[in-house]
Amino acid sequence: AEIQKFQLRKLKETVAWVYERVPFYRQKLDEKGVKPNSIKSLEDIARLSFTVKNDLRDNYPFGLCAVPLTEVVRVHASSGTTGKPITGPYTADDLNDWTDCMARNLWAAGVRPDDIAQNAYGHGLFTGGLGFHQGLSRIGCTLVPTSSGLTERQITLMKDFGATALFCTPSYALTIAERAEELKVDIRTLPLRVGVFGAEPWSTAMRLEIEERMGIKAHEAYGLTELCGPGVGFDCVAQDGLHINEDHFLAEIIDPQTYEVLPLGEKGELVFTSLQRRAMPMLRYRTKDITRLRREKCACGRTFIKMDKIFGRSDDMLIISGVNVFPSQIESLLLEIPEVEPQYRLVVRKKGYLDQLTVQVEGKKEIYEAGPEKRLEVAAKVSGHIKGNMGIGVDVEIVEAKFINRSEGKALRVVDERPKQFR
Ligand code: DLL
Repeated sequence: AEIQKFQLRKLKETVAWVYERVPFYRQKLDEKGVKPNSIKSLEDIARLSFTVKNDLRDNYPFGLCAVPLTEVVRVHASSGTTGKPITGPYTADDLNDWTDCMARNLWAAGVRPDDIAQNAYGHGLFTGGLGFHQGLSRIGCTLVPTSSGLTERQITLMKDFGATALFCTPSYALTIAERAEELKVDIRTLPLRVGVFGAEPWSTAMRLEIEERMGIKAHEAYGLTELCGPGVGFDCVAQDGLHINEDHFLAEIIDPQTYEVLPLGEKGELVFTSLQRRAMPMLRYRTKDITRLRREKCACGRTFIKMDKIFGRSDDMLIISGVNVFPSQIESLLLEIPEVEPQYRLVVRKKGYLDQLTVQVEGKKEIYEAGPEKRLEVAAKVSGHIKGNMGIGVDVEIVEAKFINRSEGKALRVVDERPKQFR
C-alpha cells in the first residue's frame, strides 16, 4: 500500500513534468483528453498512450528530452541493429538514482565493499559498463574496469588480482570460461565467487552451466537504455525471479496483440513508466520483452514486485510451423544434451513457403572428431529432443569447435536468411 501511494504521487508528477516540457507527450495526452490532474489512481495509467522505440527514433536525438541540454550531464545510447540509436540522457539527479538502483542490484547479489570487482561489460555508450561502474563504486568495491574483450587478459587479471566478482553478459561469461579451460586455468579454484550477468536473454540452464563451470553464484541484472540501463530489475539470493525497483519504474504486462493490460501472473509484454526520471521520462514504454509479474513476499525479505526471467522478446520470437519459438527455449534444450557445447545459433531459411529452422550447435571435441556418422547420430538426438519438447521439426547441424563466433557482448543467436519480404 505504501509503495503504491508513492507510485501514484510520482506518476502524477511525471505526467505533469512531461506535459509541460515535451511537445510529443503533450500532444499524445491531449489526444486522449488527459490532463495531468486527471490522474487520480494508478489504474488511470491505462488512459495514457504507449510509447514505442520508433517514437524515440523519430525524436532522435533529444526530442523527448524534458530538460535543456545544459542540465544533461551524460548521454548513453544503444546501438540497436537498425537505424538510429536510442539515446539515454541523464541529469545529475538521474545519474544518482541510477547509481542507487545499481547498488541495490549488486547488494542483493551479495556484492560487498571487500569484493574485487572485474567489470567486463563494454564501457562506453552501452549502459552496462558505466552502470555497473557506478553501482560498484557506491558499494565501495575494489573496482577493475577491464571492459569487454581481450579474453586472455581478462583471465590473467582475474587470476593476478584475485577477482571475487565478475560482471559481463552471460554469453561473454561462457566465452571466458571456455578460454580459461583451454588455457588450463580452473576458474573454480580461483577466489571468484559471484557474477552479475544480463543484457541479453539467457535460460536458467545457462545460468546453472555458468555456475558450474566457474564455481560461482550467477545473479542477474535487467534493464534497458530507454529507462536508465541496468538496474531496472535484479535477482537476489533466492534466485527466483527479478525484483523491480518499483519506486522508480512502474511495471505493467500487456497482451502485445490487443494491448489489453493483463492481470498479475499472466505472461505478456512488459511495459514501464518511469517515476523519477527528469531528463527523459518514459510513459508506458513497450519493451517487447516477454515475462510475467508476481507480487509475493520473497524469501530474501524484499517486497518489491517480481518479474520472471525474461522469456524472450516479442520481436526475436520465431514462428516455425505455427509454433512460437524463443531462442532461449532451444538453448535450455541444448544444455540438456551432454554431447554438445552451449554454443549455438539459429538459422532461419525459407523452404518453399515454409520457414525452416536450422540449429547449428558445436559438438564436444571428441564427438565432432569421431566422424560424420557420430555427428549425424548426435544431430538426430538433438532434433528428437527439440521435437519431443516443443513439437517442431528442426534441422540440426553439429558444427566444429569455434564455428560459432564467440561473444564479447550480446550474443547473436538468430541469423535470418529469409528473403527480406518474408521477415
Ligand atoms: O542491455 C542494459 C543492461 C546492461 C542490462 C547490462 C543488464 C546488464 P540495452 O542495450 O538497451 O540495455 O538492451 C535492452 O536487452 O529490452 C532486453 O531485451 C535485453 N535484456 C537486458 N537485460 C536482460 C536480461 C541493456 N537480464 C534489452 N534478460 C532489453 C533478458 C535482457 N534480456
